[in-house]
Amino acid sequence: MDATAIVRALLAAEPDALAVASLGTATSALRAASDDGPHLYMGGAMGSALAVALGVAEARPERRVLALLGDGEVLMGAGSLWSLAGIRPPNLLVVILCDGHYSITGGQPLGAPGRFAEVAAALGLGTAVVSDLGEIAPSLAALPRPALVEVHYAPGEWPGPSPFIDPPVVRSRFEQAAAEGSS
Ligand SMILES: Cc1ncc(C[n+]2csc(CCOP(=O)(O)OP(=O)(O)O)c2C)c(N)n1
Ligand SMILES: [Mg+2]
Repeated sequence: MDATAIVRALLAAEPDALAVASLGTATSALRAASDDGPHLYMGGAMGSALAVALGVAEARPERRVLALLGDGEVLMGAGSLWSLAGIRPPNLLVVILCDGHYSITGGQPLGAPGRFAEVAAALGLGTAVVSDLGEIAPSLAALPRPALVEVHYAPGEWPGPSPFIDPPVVRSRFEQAAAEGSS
């Protein structure tokens, strides 16, 4: 299973979600899986994606929000897990792409245990750990929100699209997508 296939399965399960993707594989795979959809790609702002997703979930409570994060990203912004546990947005799903590495910067090992679901469970959140494509849809269907899902996959070929896209373009496309359905 590769990252693009994982994100395709996530989007199939959450077709109307507003997605926030961290830098690295998360952005490239979301671009590939959504045919470059109007999602919020965080560019180089490592460690910020979950905090941003919490803001999107608060601003658009009637929409489902998907935070798609790399494992290195989550280590850098780990305090946001406690914000997640404190705010508990009922419309937010956090998915962590766990490849055990900082892949985009040359494949350095994470260097610390990537045990995010255990931390989230200790904080009172719904969690799942999956390593098979077929487990994704049933896991998402079974989880209350907010929830955090670790998806484990082996680092491999990079998803095609670049993770670096023009922030003002990302912003205007996402604002339009987020405004759909609002009065
Ligand atoms: C504050 C900060 N430190 C370091 C970097 C450099 N950097 C960019 S991506 C990345 C690794 C991301 O790892 P992960 O979130 O696991 O994504 P992956 O590349 O494995 O998909 C690093 C260290 C950065 N952009 N910002
Ligand atoms: Mg990684």
